[in-house]
Amino acid sequence: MKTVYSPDHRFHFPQGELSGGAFVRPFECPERWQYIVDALKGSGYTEFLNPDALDESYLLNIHSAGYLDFLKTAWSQWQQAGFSGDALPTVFPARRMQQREPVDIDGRLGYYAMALETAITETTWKAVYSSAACAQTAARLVAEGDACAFSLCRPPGHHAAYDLYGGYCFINNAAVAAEVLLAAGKQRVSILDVDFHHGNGTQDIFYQRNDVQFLSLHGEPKEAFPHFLGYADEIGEGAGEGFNINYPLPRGCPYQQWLTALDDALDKVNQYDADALVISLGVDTFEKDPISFFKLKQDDFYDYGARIAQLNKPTVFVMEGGYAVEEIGVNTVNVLNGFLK
Ligand code: Q9C
Ligand code: ZN
Repeated sequence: MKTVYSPDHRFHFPQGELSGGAFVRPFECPERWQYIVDALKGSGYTEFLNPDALDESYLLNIHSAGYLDFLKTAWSQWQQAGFSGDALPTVFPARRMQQREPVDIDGRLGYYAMALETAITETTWKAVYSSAACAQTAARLVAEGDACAFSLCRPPGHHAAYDLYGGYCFINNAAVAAEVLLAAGKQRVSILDVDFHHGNGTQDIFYQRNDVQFLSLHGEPKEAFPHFLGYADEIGEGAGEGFNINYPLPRGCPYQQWLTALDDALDKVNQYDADALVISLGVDTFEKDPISFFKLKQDDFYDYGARIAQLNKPTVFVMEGGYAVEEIGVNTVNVLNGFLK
């Protein structure tokens, strides 16, 4: 399995994350990437490549033009407004307020944000671009015949919706991978999201479509971020009805219970007869994850990797979350090793 990665990931590292009323060092930090690379190399992986230039037409299939313009210009507009810290929103178009894009940067930030822990820095776009480019190249490898590929995306992507950023995400990398596979002639793509958090962005992007099936196992919304999406009764709409499948799971969820949901999701992928698979691979389901509440152990990651392989589909793994930094490499590589066994 080839790994697609970029050193440009390091260009996104805000000074702080608002958490518990304090600015803390961001959980989504650059060492996450290094621990994963080290674990891959330590486990015998030898094929690493940098991404091709991103074809931005893929982005326009999944994000609004206004949103992409915002991501590219937010920092310079913030700086021109006289601000020097990282860019953060302070005001949101909440219930019974107008959903019109303002011109002022404070207004634009709130208009496009779904959460405010995620700061934008001077070089954030450079990292975001490289992360999406990794997903594009990994999907191209699989479209061209590789059985599988690993896109070591940083920053992650699954909270990024059609026109919303947040939850550490800006461009939806898994959606980029799905678009590349479809453009290469795949008819039906399943995106299976095993990150602890609901993939609200991916759900949003494909909610009315039947060429991409979305399945997500996650902490139930009443208890877990992103809180406002991810219920089981969200099944898709219009042509997409029946192609969105959520598995909200309770606090303390042990592997056996998580696996019952995974097995059901794998059956649904088979029933859909997907001809390619994208895995939104977050390992924040780990028992020691500092911001999550499932109880998966290191060996469980290997076990479920092997189960995913039984689908026997061309598969693109796209890195999402995982914040137990010292164990993120082992847990991630365990999934890939289980898949390849
Ligand atoms: N107290 C991903 O895993 N904040 N994003 C949670 C918990 C945001 C997670 C706060 C978590 C975002 C890609
Ligand atoms: Zn997550």
